[in-house]
Amino acid sequence: MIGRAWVLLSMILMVAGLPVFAWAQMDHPKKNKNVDHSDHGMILDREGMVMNHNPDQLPEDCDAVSSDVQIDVRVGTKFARTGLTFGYSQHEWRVAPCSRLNITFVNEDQVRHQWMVHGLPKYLYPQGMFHLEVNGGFRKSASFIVSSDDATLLVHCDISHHMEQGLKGQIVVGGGALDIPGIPGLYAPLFPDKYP
Ligand SMILES: [Cu+2]
Repeated sequence: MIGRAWVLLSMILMVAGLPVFAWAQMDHPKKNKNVDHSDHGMILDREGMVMNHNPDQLPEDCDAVSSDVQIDVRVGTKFARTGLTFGYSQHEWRVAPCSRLNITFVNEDQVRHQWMVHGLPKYLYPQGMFHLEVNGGFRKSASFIVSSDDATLLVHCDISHHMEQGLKGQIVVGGGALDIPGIPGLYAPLFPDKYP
């Protein structure tokens, strides 16, 4: 009899406790840091997104901005090299150390594209990235400052298969470092496709 009452009591407690447990497992938007992008330097609107815009904070190893470089990048199928689907109007940009790059990214396609840079100093650019993303038919502008090191930075569109289909480039800072394989019009791919 006591055993049965105990089982019953346990069951009541379990059922009563479920909603509390479920609530504790839910995402609570106000507490969930992932919902708030303001600390990622991300500006988002219907035209696209800018991440880590930095027009004025100098890298530690730069005393001043050495030069202002205006870079207009167009993206679309019309810029594709033979055998590829997409292309940038240019796939390599050479800049001096400590330059400020003022990028205008113009999307001439109907699908979304990105101009995403990797390998920047992480203390200034979260994940070492600067990123413009533009919906079809729109344009976005933003700036960033490169450090004083000779470097070769990967630029690409991270949307599924767009890099493999032509949206890959490099920024060469100063004397540069290792060239990035597979940049359309510049370097052969590391693992070329084989058609026996
Ligand atoms: Cu793309």
